Amino acid sequence: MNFTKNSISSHRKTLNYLFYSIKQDELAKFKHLLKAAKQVVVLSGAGISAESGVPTFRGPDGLWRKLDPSMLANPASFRDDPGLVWEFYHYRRELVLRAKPNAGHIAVAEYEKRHAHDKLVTVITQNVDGLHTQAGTKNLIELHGNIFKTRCTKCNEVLENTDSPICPALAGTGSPKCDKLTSDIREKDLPHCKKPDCGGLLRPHVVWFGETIDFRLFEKFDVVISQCNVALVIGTSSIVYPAAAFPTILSASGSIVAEFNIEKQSPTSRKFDFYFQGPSAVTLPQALND
Ligand code: BJW
Ligand code: ZN
Repeated sequence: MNFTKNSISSHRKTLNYLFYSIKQDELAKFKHLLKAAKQVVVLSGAGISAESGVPTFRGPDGLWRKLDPSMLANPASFRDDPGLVWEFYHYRRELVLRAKPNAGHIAVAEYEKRHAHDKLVTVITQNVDGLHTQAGTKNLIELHGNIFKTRCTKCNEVLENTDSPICPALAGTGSPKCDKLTSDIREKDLPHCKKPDCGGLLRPHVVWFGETIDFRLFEKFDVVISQCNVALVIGTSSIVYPAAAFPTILSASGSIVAEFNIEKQSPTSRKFDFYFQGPSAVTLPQALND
């Protein structure tokens, strides 16, 4: 057999996955509780999209040109160098446009569909990649917005936009390997509002650090969280608020909380009811098939 570097790495990945079969006794207990649940909340973070090839924020591939996301995903950086921030988002838009939902996204979507008649399943995602929707999830709250929506900085109009590239000036830019920490793209060449009486600079319709989450969503959370019986917390480092507080709030309001993460649970980390270690594309299909 002729092994290339890629095929060896893919075989190794498959072998690794075989070791991630989750503990059957814990799984059986979880499934028993899930079966009885009337309202289920899925809180997802970047880890659920890792197996779709979308880098996480705080993992080994999380840096873009040596910058961590907090240095790009904030309004001050956009004011200082909108071209650089747009290059970062252009890179991610193009990457996500080629990505497909993985078995984890699909397991969540199929669970919601199968239980449309007997459970209310609500997916709250911190991800902006739209992969839950692509997988078929219907009842979805995108807490941090969506990378394929733009918002006008002048008139606030929000529009869907999947253009590739979003404007000619961004074509061929945004490589994470390049060392440049400033952009040569002039503001006038970035995407602008097409309304004749506006023409404002467009920005990605996402929530940056220091910006508030849409208040209307908070009213929704209150209801969803207070009525939840079982919550699945998937692939999040639980560093960024307000999402980082949700598992504790869910647990305090009586919900069973099960975490799904590729990392081993550290002895000092908070403990909820279940912790399933492994890639969520492997663990979720096992946990959600009934
Ligand atoms: C796998 C896996 C596999 C890998 N399978 N698992 C209270 C206390 C302290 C601070 C604050 C607070 N309230 C507000 C703040 C300030 C700030 C904040 O939280 N700062 C912290 C850093 C301390 N929060 C805000 O500013 C928020 N606004 C707000 O609350 O407004 C009101 C307010 C304002 C100001 C002051 C007080 C109140 C807004 C936060 C917006 C975050 N935006 C970003 C960018 C979005 C757009 C974009 O994508 O570009 O959202 S930052 C980035 O982090 C992104 C993510 O959604 C978010 C969370 O990351 P996530 O999903 O957890 O990813 P990672 O990479 O961290 O973790 C991946 C996990 O997956 C790891 O655990 C891996 O092990 C695991 N994994 N592969 C399963 N295959
Ligand atoms: Zn406008």
